[in-house]
Order: sequence, then structure tokens, then C-alpha cells
Amino acid sequence: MGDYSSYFLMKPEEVPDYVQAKLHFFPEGAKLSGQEIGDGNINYVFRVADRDSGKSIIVKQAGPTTRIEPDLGVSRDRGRIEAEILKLQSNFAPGLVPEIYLYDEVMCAMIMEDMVGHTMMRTGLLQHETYPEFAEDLTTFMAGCLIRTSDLVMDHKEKKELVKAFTNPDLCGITEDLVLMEPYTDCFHRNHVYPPNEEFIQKEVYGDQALCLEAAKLKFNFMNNPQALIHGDLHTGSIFINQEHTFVFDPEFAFFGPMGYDIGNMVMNLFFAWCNGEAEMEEGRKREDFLDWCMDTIADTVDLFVQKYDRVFDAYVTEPMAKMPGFKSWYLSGILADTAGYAGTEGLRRIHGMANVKDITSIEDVGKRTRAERIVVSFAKDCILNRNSFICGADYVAAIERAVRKHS
Ligand code: SR1
Ligand code: MG
Repeated sequence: MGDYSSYFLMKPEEVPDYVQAKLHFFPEGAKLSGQEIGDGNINYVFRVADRDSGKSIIVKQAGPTTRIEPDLGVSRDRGRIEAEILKLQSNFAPGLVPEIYLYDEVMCAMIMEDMVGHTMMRTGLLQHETYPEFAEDLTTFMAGCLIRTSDLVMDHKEKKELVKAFTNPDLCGITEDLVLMEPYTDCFHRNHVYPPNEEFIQKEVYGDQALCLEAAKLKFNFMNNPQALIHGDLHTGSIFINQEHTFVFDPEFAFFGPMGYDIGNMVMNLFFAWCNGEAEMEEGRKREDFLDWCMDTIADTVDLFVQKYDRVFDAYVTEPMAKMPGFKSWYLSGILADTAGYAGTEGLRRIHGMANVKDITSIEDVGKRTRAERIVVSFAKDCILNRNSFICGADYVAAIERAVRKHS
């Protein structure tokens, strides 16, 4: 057993010894197994389990490079930010984030609660599962973590200290490039354009100057609006879920940024699930139920967030100027416009940027995938270009229906 006094990337079979050395969680001498279970683009995630007691634990370790693209320079300190944020978020959204047992600065690893009985949401959605509690849980998480870390609620000095502590230049740099620049310029030639859609993307995205200008504004808003402590990468791969409960995890991209970035990303990822169901499911009741659930959940995500914004605002806001008549709705309208804008940027980057999503790439039929991508692009453009007019869930449903009609 090593002493873990200098960093190395662990192999799955080395992780049980590491856990035993760091934590009194399993009995001494327990027969433990270690398995890599992550499929993310960045880190390594291991499950260590004791077959005798049935207990298990998760170790997440930052590798020396990201998994998707070794050339992306990303500090291994990203794990520290993630561990600290999860602790903070557990105050604002108790029970909705996993418990962190330990963060090890040398090994750049955190040991945390295994979300037993929960499935990664993207995996579940690809099997066309539905989750009745999701919109409630997600909006409770977002309203708590976002509004209560903003200047609406948090003491201004405390917030500025947190802005410093959670400055996250490497991970923000990834988003600024991969989400908010390259999908419009392909300046580093890293985009993945599905060949049947090459001309379409050329005309509808790279060649649309009005769109590129709005994307530039959204990029600068992302870089210059430390509104709240956002998750920064809130998609269905950052959620572990079952029929009764939701865990939000993987906040390594967190920093103080615009709230709408989180809400919008989630809305668009729910739409990717809809696109997969629409392309892949056989006609019938199950398909209708799944598609309705996705659509309702998109609408509920926006509408329940608005309801909870209202409640959290009334319960927690103490800032005197924020209590001026009319301020509450003015502030909300900014969040909602950002929500639509960043739903749009997420849509475009997952279609033809570097990091694509299985919901779309797993559609094997060429015609169906081509069409699904075009629907996403049209909906995403609508969200970006007309973001001020997306003020409730029904606006998203109507925009999706317009995009689907356009490609029928
Ligand atoms: C280099 S990382 C690519 C993407 O994966 C993460 O989940 C983020 O979404 C990032 O943009
Ligand atoms: Mg992630």
C-alpha cells in the first residue's frame, strides 16, 4: 500500500487500498472490489464495494488531462472546487447533492456517498424512463442554490469572498471555447459536424451573422455576470435519479455566473431526450407518454422555477434596493432571457461542437438523425434570437412545435 504522498492516477484495482488508507468506512480486512464507472469527458469515477456488507463508496479522481481531449489544459485543482461546492450546495438544497466524505489535495481525489439505487439520468432517459419528481427536485435545487448565492440574498462581502474562492478559469475557459465560441466559428477545427448536415450547419449557424452576434453577447454575459454560484454543467449526465429522488452532482464547472446558464442547459438536455424518443420509439402509448413527459418537464422546469423564485425572493431577500416595487419581476426577466439564450447555445454545441450527446449520436437511422439535429438547431436558434420572448414553459413548447413543423 502506497502512502499517497505524491499524485498518481489510480487504476481501478488500486482504489480499494486507497479508500482503506484514507477513511474508516469499510471494516479492516474487508474484501473490496474497485471498478471504473464514469463515462464523463473529464474525470475518472470509481466505485469501491464490499460484497459482504453491501456497502459501497465513490472515488472521483482528476486525471492529469481531460479524458475527451488531452490537449485541453485543466488544473487538477478542479476537484477542490467541486468538493467545496457540494458542501455549500448541501446547505441550500439539503438531500439533493451527495455527501462528500473527504477531499485529498495530493491525489486530487474526492471520496463521496455512493448514490445507490439511482441511475445516471441520461442513461435512464435513453431507455425512455420517466421521472415524476424530477421537475420539483430540480427546481428546488436551482431556486435554493442559485437565488440564495446571489446578491438578492447573500451578504455582499460574503458573496465577494465566494466569488474569489470559486473563480474557475480553466473550466470556464472550456465552456467559453466549446460552448460559446467554437460552434459559431470552428476556429480550432474541433467541431464534429454530422456529414449529412454539413451544408445545413454552414448556412444556419456559421453563415448566420445575426445568430453569431447574439452568441457573442451571451458569451460576454457568461464571462461578466457573477450573478450566482452556478453548477456550470447542469445536464442529464450530472443527475443521478430514481422514481422518488434526485441527486445533482459533478459541479466541477461551478463559478459565479448567470443563473440562466444552468436552467437553460437543463431545458435543452431534456429536449435531447425528447428527440431521441421521437426518433427511436415505436408508435404507441409508451412513446406518447414519454414524449409528453419530456415536454411537460421542460415546461415545468421553467414554470416551477418561476414559482420558487417568487417564494425564495419573498422569504429571503433582505437587500433594500431589491425590494423596490417592480425589481423582482425585472430581475426575473433577465434570468428568463438568459435561460432561453443558454438553452440555445447548449443545443447548438451538442449538435455540432466537440462534445456531443448520446441522445442524438445514438440515432442510427441517417434520415432520423439528420432531422433530429435540424429540429434542435432550429429550436436553439429561436431560443437565442428571440430570448426575450421566452417567459414561461408554454413558450418553449410552442417553439419546439414550430421547429418540428419546419422539419416535417
Ligand atoms: C472537455 S469537456 C467537454 C464537455 O464535457 C463536460 O461535461 C462539459 O459539458 C464540457 O463542455
Ligand atoms: Mg460533468
